[in-house]
Amino acid sequence: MKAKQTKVQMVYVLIAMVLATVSATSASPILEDNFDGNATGSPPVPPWSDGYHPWGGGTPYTRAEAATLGVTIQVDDTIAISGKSVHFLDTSVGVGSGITSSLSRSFTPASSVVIEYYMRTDNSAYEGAFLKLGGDIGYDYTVAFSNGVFGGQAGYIGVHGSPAGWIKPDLLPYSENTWYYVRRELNAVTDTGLFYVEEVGNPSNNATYSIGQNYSNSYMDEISIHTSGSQGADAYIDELTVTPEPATLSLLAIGGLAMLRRKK
Ligand SMILES: [Ca+2]
Ligand SMILES: [Ca+2]
Ligand SMILES: [Ca+2]
Repeated sequence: MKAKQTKVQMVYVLIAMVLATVSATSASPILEDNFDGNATGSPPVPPWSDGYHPWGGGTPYTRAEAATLGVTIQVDDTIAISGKSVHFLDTSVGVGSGITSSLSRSFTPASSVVIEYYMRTDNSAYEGAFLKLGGDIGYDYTVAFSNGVFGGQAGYIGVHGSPAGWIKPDLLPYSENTWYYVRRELNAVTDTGLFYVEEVGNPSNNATYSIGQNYSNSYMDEISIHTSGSQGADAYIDELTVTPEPATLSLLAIGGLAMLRRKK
């Protein structure tokens, strides 16, 4: 009886080891973009898609119309983590008169993802830009710079969700003209995850915030970076990576270890 139990335990240990190995070796990015391969002065090429529409909806503006109204999404080669970055400039402000701009694309659906990117703002009078993860139901929480007008804390990077609003308005204080590394972990099966933000070149200025999903997605498959309609933005994004985490396998491994512990 005892020998049989030991055998069962060994099987669980082996399963857990195999699954842990699979988890460790299968994490190659499903999306990786440093934006360096794009023409300077234009939006990133497809599958990225740029859009511009009036605050609160209505007929979309063309790229050229938006530009004449002070709203552009353009690859920039002067300010970047490396090579080139994407510059969101949105000088349209005011409820009813502002414009929302967005840059979106889809990626291979994954039930658990880690998204990493770098962002900065060169004008803290503005709000934005917001980087959202989308899934089968809706958008997840995002992080953005806040000038305080829109409800976040002025001079802070905060966690924002719609319609939830600023749910963590004071995640980390920020400075203009400074890059910040952002890491968002999200498991859409267990609805858990965290935000991590760190100032580039000053790692002691960092913050972690644990939070699940804004919507009950079962998987994530889209990224959208947008500026606020009523507020402006002067922000840069670079070195964007989405890496899937094998959630189901990890859970199986944890389950196997839990069963092993119960057997003891
Ligand atoms: Ca780059
Ligand atoms: Ca879920
Ligand atoms: Ca705007």
